[in-house]
Amino acid sequence: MVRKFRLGQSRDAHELDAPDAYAREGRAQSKRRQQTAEKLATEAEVHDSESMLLLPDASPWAHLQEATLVCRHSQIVDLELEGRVPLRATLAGKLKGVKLVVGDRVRFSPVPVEAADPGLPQAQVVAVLPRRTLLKRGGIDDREPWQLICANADELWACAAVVDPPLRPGLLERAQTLALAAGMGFRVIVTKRDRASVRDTLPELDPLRAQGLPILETSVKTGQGLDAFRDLLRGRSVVLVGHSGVGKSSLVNAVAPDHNLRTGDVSRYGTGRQTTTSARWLPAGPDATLIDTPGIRTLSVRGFPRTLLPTVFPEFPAEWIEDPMALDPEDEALGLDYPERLQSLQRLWAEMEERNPNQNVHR
Ligand SMILES: Nc1nc2c(ncn2[C@@H]2O[C@H](COP(=O)(O)OP(=O)(O)O)[C@@H](O)[C@H]2O)c(=O)[nH]1
Ligand SMILES: [Mg+2]
Repeated sequence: MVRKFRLGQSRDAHELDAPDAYAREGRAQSKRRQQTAEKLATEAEVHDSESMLLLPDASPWAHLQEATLVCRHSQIVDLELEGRVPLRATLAGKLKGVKLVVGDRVRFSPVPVEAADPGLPQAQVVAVLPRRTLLKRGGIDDREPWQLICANADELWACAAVVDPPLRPGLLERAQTLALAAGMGFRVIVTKRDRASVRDTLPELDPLRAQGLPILETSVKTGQGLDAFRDLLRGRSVVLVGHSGVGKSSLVNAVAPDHNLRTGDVSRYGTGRQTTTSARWLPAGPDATLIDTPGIRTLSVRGFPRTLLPTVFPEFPAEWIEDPMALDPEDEALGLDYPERLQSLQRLWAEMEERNPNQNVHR
């Protein structure tokens, strides 16, 4: 008897061994299954976090010129060549599905342009070079396993204002976690230092000082810390993160006035909500780049490994970090100087486990 298989119906393993197992199905049916299988395979690829971060082999293109990707539109990218020369490019078909991100080093081939219209792309990106660092955060919804922020940057500087908005170390711990995972250096930039008394030692930051994290106090009003900021920036590319309104754009303007960024969005638009989440590539001197992240309001650690936590919370014993949820931060017996640090640990620990269904579940 000829057996009919319906789509999605399971088979026994021995049936698959039979050479005519598929031949018995109607042709239309097997074609339909093939299409479904292909569709599933593509979706699996898109949704698998590791393959999302994989780049196609760039070695066949080693003879082509290199550039840095500084801005990504949907199908067009802006590149920067040696000497900060700008160039607009399209993406080669084979790069479809590859997540390019600001900071990526790419190779491009010149496109012969018939009408010499400088507004049209003059080149085509054909390859992406391996990334030295990759700053990413957990996706905010299940469709997106990761949100890539910037490739190949050297350091992440987390900005926190003394007031307006209030100093909330929670974001700093998240930023530190993302920097660690990305392989980037980390530094805290305190902004608006003029808004608090010089006698105020900012005790909120003591747990970070205690673990030896570098903290630079700045004010664009008084100029405090700006020379040091410039010195630390020299020869580096640095991503700035921080709540809206902490003064990131003001810092960029202070060290690289040419960009003339708009500041004070918060008071003007109430929520400070930005329409773009894309990072902005901002040359800050001949040998330095600041990357502003105007649209980044949250730093999710969803899907990151808990093995990062002992470095972020070095003051806690290993057993606490293994299972912090049983501990009560209010418990006097724990003798905590900063109970909110334990709360932070619990929050990050729980969030890391809240895996996005599309974040590689096999490990
Ligand atoms: N007093 C004082 N105000 C500052 C300082 N830096 C920024 N501001 C103000 O804080 C507001 C937000 O700054 P902005 O640079 O737009 O913050 P961003 O959202 O992080 O880019 C603006 O009104 C700035 O004038 C500072 O060092 N001192
Ligand atoms: Mg800004």
